[in-house]
Amino acid sequence: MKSLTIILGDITAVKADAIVNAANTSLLGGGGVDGAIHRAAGPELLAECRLLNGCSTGEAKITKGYRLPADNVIHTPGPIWQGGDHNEADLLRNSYKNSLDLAEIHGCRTVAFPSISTGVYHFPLDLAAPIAVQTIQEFLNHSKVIEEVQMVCFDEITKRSYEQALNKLK
Ligand code: AR6
Repeated sequence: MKSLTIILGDITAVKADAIVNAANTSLLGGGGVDGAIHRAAGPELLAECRLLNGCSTGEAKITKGYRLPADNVIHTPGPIWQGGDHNEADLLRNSYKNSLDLAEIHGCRTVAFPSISTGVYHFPLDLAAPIAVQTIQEFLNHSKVIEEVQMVCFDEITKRSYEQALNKLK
């Protein structure tokens, strides 16, 4: 039985076939969850990222997980919120969809996401959560590879928002 679950936690501690990193287009690290993932994975992750030549917003690239409990890291730069009329919703959808496509191509059965773009990039949580859960659920319904997706929320407010979005979908 395939599942989408919302949990409270630190994504760097999650053991999955792949965790997703809310990166920036340089793929060379940053603050927030990106900084936490690089710290936990160790310097080998940055060394591999340097070979990737960055990544466009909404696209995704994969590396190994190094010292993380996760086997792989899928890096996707989400959109920076600019008021909502700069294609932000489509770009956020692309980040989830392209990350899942890449996970599937690499045979990942379990995938964990952070709340992409709702931190430093200021995408409103009440708009981001429905986009995320809808995109993930649709993908899961059709995937022959991915069995389990976790949304790993770092705080209660974020968790509640994703739970509400998931309940509305059901
Ligand atoms: N585990 C899970 N979620 C976390 C963790 C963690 N260890 N740490 C933070 N979060 P953000 P963005 C949550 O700002 O908005 C970076 O500098 C956080 O509370 O990390 O996509 C990149 O390099 C929030 O709910 O990502 C980019 O420049 C969510 O992760 C930029 O930030 C996303 O917040 C990307 O901004």
